[in-house]
Amino acid sequence: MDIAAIYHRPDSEMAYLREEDKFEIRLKVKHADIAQVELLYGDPYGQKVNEKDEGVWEHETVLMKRAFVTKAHDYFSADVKTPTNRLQYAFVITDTAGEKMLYDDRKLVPYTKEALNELTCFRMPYLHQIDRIDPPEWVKETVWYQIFPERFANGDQTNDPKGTLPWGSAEPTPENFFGGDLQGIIDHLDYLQELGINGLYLCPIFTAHSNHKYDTIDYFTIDPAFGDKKTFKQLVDKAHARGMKVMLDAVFNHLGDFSMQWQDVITHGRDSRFASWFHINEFPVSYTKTENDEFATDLTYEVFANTPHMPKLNTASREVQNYLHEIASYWIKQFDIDAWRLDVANEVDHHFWRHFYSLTHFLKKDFYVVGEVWHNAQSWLNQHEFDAAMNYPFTETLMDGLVSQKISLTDMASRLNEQLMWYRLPTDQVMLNSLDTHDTARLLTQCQGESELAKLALTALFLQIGSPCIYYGTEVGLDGGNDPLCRKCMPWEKEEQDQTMLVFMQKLIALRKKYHRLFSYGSYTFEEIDDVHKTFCLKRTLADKTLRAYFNLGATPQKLELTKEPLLANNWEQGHLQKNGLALVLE
Ligand code: ARE
Ligand code: CA
Repeated sequence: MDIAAIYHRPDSEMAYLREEDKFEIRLKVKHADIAQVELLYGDPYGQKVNEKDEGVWEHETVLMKRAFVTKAHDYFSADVKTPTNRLQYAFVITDTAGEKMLYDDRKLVPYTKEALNELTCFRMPYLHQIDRIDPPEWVKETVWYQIFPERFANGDQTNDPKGTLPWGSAEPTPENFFGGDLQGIIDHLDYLQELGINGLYLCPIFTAHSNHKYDTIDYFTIDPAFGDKKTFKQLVDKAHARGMKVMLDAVFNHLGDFSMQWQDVITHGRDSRFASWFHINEFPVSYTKTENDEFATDLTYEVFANTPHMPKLNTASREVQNYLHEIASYWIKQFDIDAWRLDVANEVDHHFWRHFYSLTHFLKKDFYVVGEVWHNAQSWLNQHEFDAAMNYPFTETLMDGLVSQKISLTDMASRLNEQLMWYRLPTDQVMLNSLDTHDTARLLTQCQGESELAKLALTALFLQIGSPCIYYGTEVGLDGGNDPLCRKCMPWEKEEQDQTMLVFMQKLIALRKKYHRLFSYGSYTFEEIDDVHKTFCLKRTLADKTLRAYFNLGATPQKLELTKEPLLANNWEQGHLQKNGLALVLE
C-alpha cells in the first residue's frame, strides 16, 4: 500500500454536509492501489460496546464507492447520516495485495484489534446547517449567455458615442465603438428566449471611459452610451418576466483613472481625501509611458496588470469597503439583479469578499456570486466568499483535449475528474462553465473554423456538471482571435449567421434544461477512451436514466451500434461515427 498517497482532511470538500441530512466523506488514495475502503463512523459520545470501557466504541460501517479515478489517484466516497449532529469516523483500508490498514486523525497503522481499540477518529464536532455550503438552486437550471454590451446590438442610435462606426463595419480594436447598448439587448430578448437562454451575464455597464467599461468612472450610473437607469430597469423586468436571471460585472479590484476619486488624487496628491483609497507608494502619482498604452513602467502606485488607467483600490480601507458595499446593495435593492460576477476577484482580499458575500445574501437569500479566478479557486469556494468561480481550469482542459488536442483524451478525463474533486458537489453544480469569453479567442477560431468540432466541444460543455455559459455569437458561428478580436459586433443578418449551428444550439440548450437534474446530480463517468482513434464516451446516470454521449475526434469513421435513435447527433451515418462525429443517446 502506498501510504504516502493516503489523504483525508475533515471540514473541507473531503468531509462536508452535502444536503441537510447527507454528509459526504471522501478519501484520496494512489490510483489502482486500493481494493476497498470501509468507513467506521458514529457519535463521538457513543458508548464503548462493553462495560469494562474496553473494546470499540459503537459505530456503523459502510463500504465506500470508488467515485472518481484519475491517472494518479482514486477517490473513494460515501454518504453518512448520523442520528445526532456530531460525527467521528475512521477508515479501514485494504489494498490490492490484501494489506489492511487503519487510518484515523493521528495515524495510519496496520489493522489490529489493539489499534481498533485505540482509535482517535477524525472529527466533525457538530454539523451546523448555517455552515453548509448551499448555493442557489436556480443556478443549476441556468444556461448563461455572456454579453459584451458594446457589441451585441445597437438599439438606440441617439446614445452612440462620438465616432461610432457602422455596425460590424470594422475589426474591433481597444479604442473603437459600434454603439451597442441596453436597448439593443431588450430588442433581442425574444431571440434569446427562443434560443433557450435563462441567464444573462452582462460585462460592465456602469459609466466608464473605454468600450469595455472595466475602467469605471461611476458605479452608480449606467454608461450614457449604453442607456440609463430607466432602460436598465426595463431590461431586468423584461428578462425576469421571461424567466431570465440577470448577472452584472462588479469591477472592485480597481477604479478607472478618469474617476472623480483618482482625479482628486492627481490634483491634491497626499492631501487628497481619497489618497487612502488606493495603493500609492510615492507622491505625486506618476508612471512612464511605453508604446503600448496598457503597459506603463515606473508606476508610483499599484494597478491592474500594468495598465496605468486602472489604479488598484485599497479594499482594506473602511471607506472603500462602505463605498463598494453601497454599490453592491444599490443594484440589488433598486433593480433586483440576481448575481454579481467579480472581476479580478482573486486579487481582492478575502476579508472584503467574506463581508460582501454575507451582505449580498442578506439582501437576497438566493443571490449568486461568481468570482473570476483563472486557477484553482478552493480558497474562495471552501467557505462563504463566492458561490462559484468562472471555471477556466475546466475551459482550458476541455479545449486542450477536444480542440487543440495537445493533451490525450485520457489526460483530459483525468484532469476533469481531478477538478471535480477540488470542490464540494454543490459548488461543482454551480460553477460557471464556458469554452470562451471576452478574454479569450473565440471557440470557432480555436477550432480553426471547423463548426463540427465546435459542436462536439459545446456538447461536452453542456454535459458537464456546472452551469454552461455561451459567449454571445457562438450560436451563430461568430469567430475572432484574442482580445480585442473576440469582441466583434453580433451579426444580425440571417445570411451572416450559421443557421445550422443555431438549430444545434437550440437543441443542445433544450436538452440541458429538460434533463438538468441528471446533468447536475447524475454520476459522471468516462468510458471507452481510445487515445489512438480519439474516441470516448461520457456517461451521465441518475436513477433509471442514463445518457451516453459518444464522440469521435479522429479521422477514421468508428462503428457504433445504437439500440435507440440519438437525441442529438452530428456526422453519425449508417451506424458509424464519422470524423467529428457525435451521438447522444438516452437509455
Ligand atoms: C488589456 C489588453 C489585453 C491584455 C490585458 C492584460 O487589451 O490584451 O491581456 O490588458 O494586460 C479589461 C479589458 C481588456 C484590457 C484590460 C486592461 O477587457 O481588453 O486588456 O482591461 O486594460 C488576467 C486576470 C483577469 C483579467 C485578464 C484580462 O487574471 O482577471 O487578465 N480579466 C478581467 C476582465 C477583463 C478586464 C480586466 C480583468 C480588467 O475579464 O476583460 O480587462 O478589469 C492567463 C492568466 C490569467 C489572465 C489571462 C488573460 O490565463 O492565468 O490570470 O487573466 O491569462 O490574460
Ligand atoms: Ca447605441
